[in-house]
Amino acid sequence: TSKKLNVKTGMDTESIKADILSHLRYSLATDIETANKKEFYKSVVLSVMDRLHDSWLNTQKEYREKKTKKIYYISMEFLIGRLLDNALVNLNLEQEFRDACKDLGYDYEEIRDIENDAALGNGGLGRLAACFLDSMATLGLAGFGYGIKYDYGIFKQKIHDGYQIERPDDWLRFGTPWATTRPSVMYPVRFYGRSVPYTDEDGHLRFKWENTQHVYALANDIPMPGFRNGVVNNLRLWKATSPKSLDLTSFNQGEYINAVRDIELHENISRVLYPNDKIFVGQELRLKQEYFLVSSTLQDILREYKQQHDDLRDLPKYVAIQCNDTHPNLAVPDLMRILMDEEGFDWETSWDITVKTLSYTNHTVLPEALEKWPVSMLRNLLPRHLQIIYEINKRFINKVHEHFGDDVNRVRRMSIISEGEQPSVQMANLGIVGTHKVNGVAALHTDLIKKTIFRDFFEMYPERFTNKTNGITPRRWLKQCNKPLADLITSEIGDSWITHLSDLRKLDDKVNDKKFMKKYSDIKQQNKERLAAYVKENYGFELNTKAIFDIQIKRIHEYKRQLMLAIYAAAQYNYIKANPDAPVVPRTIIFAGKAAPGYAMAKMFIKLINSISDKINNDPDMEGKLQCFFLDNYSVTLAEQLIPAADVSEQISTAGMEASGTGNMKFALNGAVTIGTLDGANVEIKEEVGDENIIIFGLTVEGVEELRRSGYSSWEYYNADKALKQVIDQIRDGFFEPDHPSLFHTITNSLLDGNDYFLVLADYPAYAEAQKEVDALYSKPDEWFKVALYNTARVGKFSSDRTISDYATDIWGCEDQLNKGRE
Ligand code: 26W
Repeated sequence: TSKKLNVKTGMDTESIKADILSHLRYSLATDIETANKKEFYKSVVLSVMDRLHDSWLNTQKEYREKKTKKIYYISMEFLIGRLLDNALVNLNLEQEFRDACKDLGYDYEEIRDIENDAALGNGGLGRLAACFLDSMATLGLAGFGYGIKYDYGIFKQKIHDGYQIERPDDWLRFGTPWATTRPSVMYPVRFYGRSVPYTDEDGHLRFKWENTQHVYALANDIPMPGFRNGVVNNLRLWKATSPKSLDLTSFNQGEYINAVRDIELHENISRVLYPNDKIFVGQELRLKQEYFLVSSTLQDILREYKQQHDDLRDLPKYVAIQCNDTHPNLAVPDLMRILMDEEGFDWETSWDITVKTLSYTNHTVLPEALEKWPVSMLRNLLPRHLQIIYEINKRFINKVHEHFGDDVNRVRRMSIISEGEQPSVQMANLGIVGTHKVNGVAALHTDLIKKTIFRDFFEMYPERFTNKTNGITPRRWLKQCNKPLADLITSEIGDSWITHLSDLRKLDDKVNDKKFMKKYSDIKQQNKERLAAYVKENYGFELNTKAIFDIQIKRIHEYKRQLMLAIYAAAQYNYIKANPDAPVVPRTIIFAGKAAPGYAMAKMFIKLINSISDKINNDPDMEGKLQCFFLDNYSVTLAEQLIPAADVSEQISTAGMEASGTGNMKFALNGAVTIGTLDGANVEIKEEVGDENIIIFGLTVEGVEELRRSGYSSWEYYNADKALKQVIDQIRDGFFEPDHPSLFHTITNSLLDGNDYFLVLADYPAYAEAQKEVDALYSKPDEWFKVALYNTARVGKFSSDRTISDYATDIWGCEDQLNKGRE
């Protein structure tokens, strides 16, 4: 063509092709003839990066020039998954890159599949952080993620003989083209040492933290583009590195080797993500990681702040810092320390700045998940911080006395330091006392924390507590992962829904439009077939695409009750065996999820699911009627395959235990029907879609409380329900594992002798009834797809754009920035 190519920034296919070729040659020292797929993938990503860099720089420049208020989202986890599709969707360059790949002899899908998930998170909390970054950029907020660049993300799960095996997730083996290392952005992070008192020139008692050991935090930046708005924000991930280059002259041979070996020790801080979900394990390395993140991030925030402003007392005016759970809550004492010890402010001024700048999100009420760091560990690792925490606590306890009088029990409950055998710092209490806003993640959850774990605090500081119901980004979770549906919707109502998800309400009217409904249901079928092909290819299973696709995907946890669906699967098996000629609505049950490596019960659930699956899938009587599969190594990418293909979304936690859930929202948006308890955000999903369009069953939070109070006995439920009893007996007596008949006794014991803390048996009869409702509804396809469409049409509330707008307005004080200059 005669048109001039704009290799680095041109948005046309020819320019993009030229850029890919140029990266192959000049960045990777290869060429189109000899390059392998990985190299081609890398060149594609580098070409995408070229098209982000101007916006990335301009966005940051604009924030500086306009002195925009900055939002810092600090999180130990960012489960961002793959980035290529997302970047292309947001840049509106999907077709151009597709064509460029094709012209150069590659299939875009094949190239996209080269990318490893960035799986730097466990589950809901980490994925939420990733959705928030997308929404902050899309809304034009100056929102920055800060986290850790783990060498190893969440482990790779393999299944051997039905058991979970963990393997390291070496996602950086070939590097990642998305991250830019910034050698000039590096901060020392200090540990150990001691706090030394001295008197300053004004005669004030002050403290210095001395004799510390250092690790360096090195910035790695990943661009976070907004949806077609020219905004590119930043996710900064810190990598740990050793203090300074070695001064070789001063070493003899042995010291030299030791010194080089010490580099390893320093780098260990950012080595691996702790794979625990909702269980606090007080490992010192984890505490180091948390302080490493907080210290480097605060140094970065303050350096940036000082370049633009001169009075730190205005910090809360220009900076908001959100702590994702308590994991970053050392920000409270660390910001106090910086303001007092390094900036010379007095306590009151420092406290005022700290509280007004910080806020904290709670994601769980489970007591075993709450972080409590032993005082002894903090004294050793962070002596100055411990001293500050004691002072915060002393002043706070005085306030408690002022507020409640002499109520020793209350003081004991509210104290940041819990005394006892092993005194420890309650990080949640520290977060409530040291920030201006604490939020829960769904209406029910926020009510619960006010009434239960944080009740005393709510009575003292009612205005601090606020709800921010979670959300998901419609870009990844509809536009990207379900292109056929996204295109259908856009052709009917335009594309405003991509950034204004509530516009999907316009689809409500389509329920009576036969043509539309046919297309809508065809897309579901097409997605099921696509999933079947994927499962066939990657797992070797043959899915029955005529069956109900009934999916439960999430971390494996007792409270999430995968066991209840497993029991249902076994009960269906028994029913079909006993009634070979009875008609059944075919079902394909799919599980996926990881168990924490130390969580024996959860791992046993995986084995049980696999044993039940084997029984079902190897029995010819089940053919065309029932299937059950456990797909290994659940990930963001696998979720993107499964969710668009789901008919039924399993959201069946014991009421009161799932803070919100976000998978529930992704399924509903993609037209799956929820079978669920009144827990977490299910409650709000029901409000939005209407009672007729969701299948709710089981005990409510109050019902759970009442049943436990009045004396629950799981034996009664066991004896009362024949089908349930049969399955439990089979599990107990080795029916599913004849070679090892007592294998599942830990499970049956916890249900019977252990009195079934999660109330699986209590809810089972209602659950089985609800599943019958599912069957009945599915047998009337017209009805079914109406319900499905109402789900798609009515869950606009659960866009993370809405969630972020709410944070911006009620917590961060930057509502004036929302959508500014874009619409
Ligand atoms: C210290 C160990 C640890 C690690 C992770 C404790 C707790 C966590 C997270 C808070 C667990 C988590 O991911 N919670 C989930 O957060 C989601 C986002 O708000 C909610 O939707 C889920 O209901 C909640 O379980």
